[in-house]
Amino acid sequence: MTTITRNLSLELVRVTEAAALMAGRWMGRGDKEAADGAAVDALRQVLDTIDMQGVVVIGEGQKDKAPMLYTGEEVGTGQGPEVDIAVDPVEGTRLVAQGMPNSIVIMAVAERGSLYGWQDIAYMEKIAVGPEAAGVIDIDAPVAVNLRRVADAKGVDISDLTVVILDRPRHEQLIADVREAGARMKLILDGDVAGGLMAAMPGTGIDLLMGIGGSPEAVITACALKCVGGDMQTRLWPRNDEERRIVEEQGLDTSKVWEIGDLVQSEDVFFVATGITDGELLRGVHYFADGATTHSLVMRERSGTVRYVESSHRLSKLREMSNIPFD
Ligand code: VTB
Repeated sequence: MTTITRNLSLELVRVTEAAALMAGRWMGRGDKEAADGAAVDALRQVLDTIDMQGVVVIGEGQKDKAPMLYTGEEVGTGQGPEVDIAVDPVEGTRLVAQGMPNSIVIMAVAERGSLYGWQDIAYMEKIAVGPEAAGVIDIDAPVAVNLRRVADAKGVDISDLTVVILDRPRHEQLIADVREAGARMKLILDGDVAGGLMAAMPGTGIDLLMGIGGSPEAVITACALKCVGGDMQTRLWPRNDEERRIVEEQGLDTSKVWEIGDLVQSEDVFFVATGITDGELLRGVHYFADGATTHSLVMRERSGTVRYVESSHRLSKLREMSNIPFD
């Protein structure tokens, strides 16, 4: 097996930048499929210029439903390290379509065979924090206990904490519990990978992510948190009888707590995100005459390096040198 010997992050950021440049044009235009399609096309093209033997483990879905970036698709030049790819060309398509904050392009790359590729159970329950509160969370403990422990670890009061939660009816009790405990809250329409990242990165004003969101998103969030030494616990959350049947058939344990290391079994993980719309974490794409700026976060677990990359792109030049219709 060819292992990863160098830092791929600065090459990977070109991939997410291209997708963001294309998706950003669809901000507020009410068409989430178009935003996603534009991002997928661009992302796929740049991905294939990178020297790696990549296999999509988490992508746009099954082969029969997704023309590109489907599970099992091989990407990269076919030379270089053998890696798993988890990618979400637009995390929060509704956020782009409605011009709301924190839609991002995300991609994680890790050693082959190390990323958990959830297929059958769509949701997981999650609690995620940054490095300061690593080791104190317990998904089995009451909300108030977790908030108390995180507040103590950060040397603040519970009333200083801000919890990010997907705004869903299924979170009614969680929201009531967080309010009862006295913490502040930020309800989001979509995008709990960005939520988990906000909890982990300094300067976002967010301390925890709590609630039930996508299982593939849990794996991608785990990659990001592994890079910065954050902490997350998750549990399978079967949403209907069909999924409960799968749980039974496969002998899955819904009380099992999946930690970061269970979702990502690699010591060499790369995580890259580029903002599409402005948010706490990253600025979105801003366009100007013949150009645009992008803002990205790139990190590598092995070296612990975290980079914020701000790029200025000349769209006419990019059009000349690539097949991507940068407009
Ligand atoms: C979740 C969340 C994602 O979509 O998958 C959500 O993890 C879907 O939730 O970040 P619902 O089925 O309750 O709408 C996102 O918010 C965006 O893909």
